[in-house]
Amino acid sequence: MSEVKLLGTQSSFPCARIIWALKLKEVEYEFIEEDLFNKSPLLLKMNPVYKKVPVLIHSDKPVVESLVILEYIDETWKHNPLLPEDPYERAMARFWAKFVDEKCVLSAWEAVKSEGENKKKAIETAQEMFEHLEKQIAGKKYFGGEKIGYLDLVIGWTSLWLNAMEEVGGMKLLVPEKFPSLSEWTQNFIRVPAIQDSLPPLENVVNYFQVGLDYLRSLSANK
Ligand SMILES: N[C@@H](CCC(=O)N[C@@H](CS)C(=O)NCC(=O)O)C(=O)O
Repeated sequence: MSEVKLLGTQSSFPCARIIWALKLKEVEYEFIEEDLFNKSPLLLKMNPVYKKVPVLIHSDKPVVESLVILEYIDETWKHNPLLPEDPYERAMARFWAKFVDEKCVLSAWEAVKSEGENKKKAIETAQEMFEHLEKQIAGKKYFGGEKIGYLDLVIGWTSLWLNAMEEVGGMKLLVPEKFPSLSEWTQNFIRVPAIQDSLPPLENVVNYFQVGLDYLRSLSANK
């Protein structure tokens, strides 16, 4: 029996964050693919509050929420640290991680979903959020400095999942001319072997978002 298990789906970026962290730390784990339309009893037992993936199970104990799991992994397997050592730098990394999930991901998804005039506004809002990340990465190779770290893993979805969102939403958010440093960072990021080896095929992620969008639209059509 593997001591470390990850409940997830290959096409989900919160799950990818955990896969990347485990690979960077060289931790052996067993990946258990979940069907989110037919959740397993194990998932419901291990994450009864949110019923979402990823769930890291370490020695039979579950840890949920990707940002929490990343910190758990960093504290449990200390080699190849992900978070900076300096308390202020750590606080900043956590601040930007929260910003990414609360503002960048949600505004990008809003731009995917919106139509007509609302879409234009939603694209502008999402790009305002990306502007903050552009300022953070300007002049640096990684958000973590010279080495890939916690914040790189959190923002890693922009290297592939954002492309899929753009395809499904029929728009471009990460315009290289507007965001040269962030665009360059995505190229540096996917060149890291631990990342490159574990990226799902783009078409699977496009399909994943398309299914999600169709499902949301069917719900609002039936209201
Ligand atoms: N804040 C969570 C988000 C996790 C999340 O949204 N997981 C999705 C897959 S990407 C999920 O399990 N969705 C199933 C559902 O919402 O029922 C995290 O960072 O782990």
